[in-house]
Amino acid sequence: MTAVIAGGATTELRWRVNHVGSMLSTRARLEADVRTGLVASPPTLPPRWFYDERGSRLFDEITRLPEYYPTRRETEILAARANEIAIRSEASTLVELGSGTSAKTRLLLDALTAYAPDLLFVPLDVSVEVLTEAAVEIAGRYRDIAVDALVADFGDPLPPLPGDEGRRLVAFFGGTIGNFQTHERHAFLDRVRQAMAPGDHLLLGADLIKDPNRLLAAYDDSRGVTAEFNLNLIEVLTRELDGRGVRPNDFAHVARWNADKHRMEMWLRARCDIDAIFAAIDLPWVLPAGAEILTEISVKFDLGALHKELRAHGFAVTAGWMDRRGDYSLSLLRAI
Ligand code: AVJ
Repeated sequence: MTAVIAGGATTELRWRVNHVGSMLSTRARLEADVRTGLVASPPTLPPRWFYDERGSRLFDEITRLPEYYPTRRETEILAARANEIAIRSEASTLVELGSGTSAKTRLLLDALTAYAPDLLFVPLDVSVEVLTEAAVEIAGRYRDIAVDALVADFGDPLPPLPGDEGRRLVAFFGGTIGNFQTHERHAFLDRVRQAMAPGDHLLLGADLIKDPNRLLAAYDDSRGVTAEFNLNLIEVLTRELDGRGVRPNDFAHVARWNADKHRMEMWLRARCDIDAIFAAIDLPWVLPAGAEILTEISVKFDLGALHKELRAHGFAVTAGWMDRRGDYSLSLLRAI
């Protein structure tokens, strides 16, 4: 199902925002996630619920923290390689999964439009507000670009991708591939590859394994912004589901390196006994002091192993770049 929900089509602005796929409401999805997640062991909530307006603002602040290196490293690599990416991909369409409104997108658009001035830009995001803002901004700044924004969750089946087969570039930035568990990541890569045609390219950012002390600092910064970001999840739950008897301050932020699974984990630990209810869905929530909820995993990769995995999913590795310190990677992959 497709529904155009906003658009501007004068000679100067060419953009539209489309609803695609499932129309399951955000609320219904949150309810389902809470009902299954809170009784799982360990209790787990998917990271997508971090990103309400305040959470998105806090994440933005995280990307500028001295301890949080991934965003700066990715920007460094992209600034050095954007032209090469444009030449190698010959892209006439840029699809960005989980787009937001980043500076990285503009680096790439600058390079791509030097070769394809009438580029088609397809940002895909869960937030209509974020997409509309980005569409208006980009269409205003790049006068020959057409923007065909898609409201969708990159964790769901992907809609058919617009653009010329073989000349699409699908970008997935930020190291968000690390938010998936192994089996989820395999399913995601299959879905992405299925949505692409041979000759299309995938541009994938991935954070790399490093000294756990640097990782711990990046996920538990000295100013406590990451802690606030994590605790904001309780704020979102109580607001959306009318939570009574629970407040963000009842929890503590915990960041942990899981060496076996080479991943960072964020947990929320109950600082007292919780005896609450989500009144909107009539769901009680009882948790003893000290109990923990897993709110995010962020897998760190070995670049060789990641490339091997990508080959097994139908991609050829065109290039794999790292920043000067070897902290972070950006890979260009061709669908075969
Ligand atoms: C946006 C998912 C890439 O995993 O590093 C930042 C989110 N969590 N600090 C990450 C995040 C805590 C971020 N991603």
